[in-house]
Amino acid sequence: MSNRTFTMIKPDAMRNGHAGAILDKIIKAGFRVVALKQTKLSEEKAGAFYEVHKERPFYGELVSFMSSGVIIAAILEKENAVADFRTLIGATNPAQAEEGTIRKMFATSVGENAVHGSDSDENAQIEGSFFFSGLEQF
Ligand code: ABT
Ligand code: MG
Repeated sequence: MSNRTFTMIKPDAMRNGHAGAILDKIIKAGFRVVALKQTKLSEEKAGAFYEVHKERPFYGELVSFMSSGVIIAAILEKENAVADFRTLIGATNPAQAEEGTIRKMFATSVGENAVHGSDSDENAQIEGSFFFSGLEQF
């Protein structure tokens, strides 16, 4: 089992001024920052990142939302990182997220849900290297 996951603070949370509070919660929950940057996805890059959802009805909106503003991308480290981070962020739909989770506190809607968290060790590795070279990971 790997001890790393990948996250993005999405454009809605960036626009709404929640980036600092979200990073604070992540660090207080015991995650160490391995790599971090602010960047902006082109439509093409956002489409590639969410390629697995290409056939889903919400794909177009998802790509346009994820390329609509700056994001923060980060690789995080902790024991049991993938599962523990998914618990910290809460359900995809913030209306169904547990009290105290990042999505419950900061997400806008199911389509604009404040943060991303990898759903497997394999995807954490793929997604982290989508944004960061080996030389950027400490
Ligand atoms: P991500 O961390 O963004 O991958 O979200 P999560 O893994 O919790 O949920 P999935 B199923 O991977 O959703 C990907 C993005 O698609 C949006 N979405 C999802 C919708 O807009 N409508 C839907 O019905 C579903 C199931 C939510 C996710 N992104 N955003 N932003
Ligand atoms: Mg997902």
